[in-house]
Amino acid sequence: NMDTLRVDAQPFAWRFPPARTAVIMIDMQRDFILPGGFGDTLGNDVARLKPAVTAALELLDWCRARNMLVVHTKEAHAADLSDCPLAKRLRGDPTLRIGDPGSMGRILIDGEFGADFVEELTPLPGEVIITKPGKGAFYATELGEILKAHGITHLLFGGVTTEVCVQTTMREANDRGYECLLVEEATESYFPEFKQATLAMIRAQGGIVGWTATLEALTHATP
Ligand code: C5J
Repeated sequence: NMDTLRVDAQPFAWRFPPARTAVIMIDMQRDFILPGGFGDTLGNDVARLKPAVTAALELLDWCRARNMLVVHTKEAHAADLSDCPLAKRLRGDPTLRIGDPGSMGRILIDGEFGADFVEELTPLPGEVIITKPGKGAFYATELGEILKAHGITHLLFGGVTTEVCVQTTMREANDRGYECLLVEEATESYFPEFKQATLAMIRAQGGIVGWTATLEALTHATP
């Protein structure tokens, strides 16, 4: 059915049909959230991302209870690094580079412990998992086709980090015609000011990239 719900969102109310809405949970992997992973090797304080884990689980469970399509993405490369541009591997001055062996396995390599999802956010059977080589989840993946096959028109977003993979994916989705809403507590950045700036730029100019709302507002959506 095409019943819609109304969320008290910014910059104005967001209406969405749960039957045509998917939740996209971006890169809630040990490599970004726990010590010893990719985020840590780049010099970030990974503890800053922790608050998003609880909120992300609440968001997922709310969507699961409404039988919405659940998509988890992970940024991870093939073991032979064939899908990792040299420009990405050589960028910056990390303590370990993508593919190097770390305390949670090889950094950002698909199948390694560190590249997998944090325990709390383990996908349930039947949920979609997108492994992506880039920051955006549409680039070089099946995501677009999967959303089309499910008749999805609206997307809820959570995950890390706000201004990198979350914002990139939301912009990709917006350009593809999806109505996008980012759940504020379900996303975090290593840089609190970048999170706030991202929320502001998404909803500026009448929602130029999309909407944002609190988890409270979403879970109190009304017909
Ligand atoms: C980053 C991501 N920050 N998932 N990846 O490199 O946001």
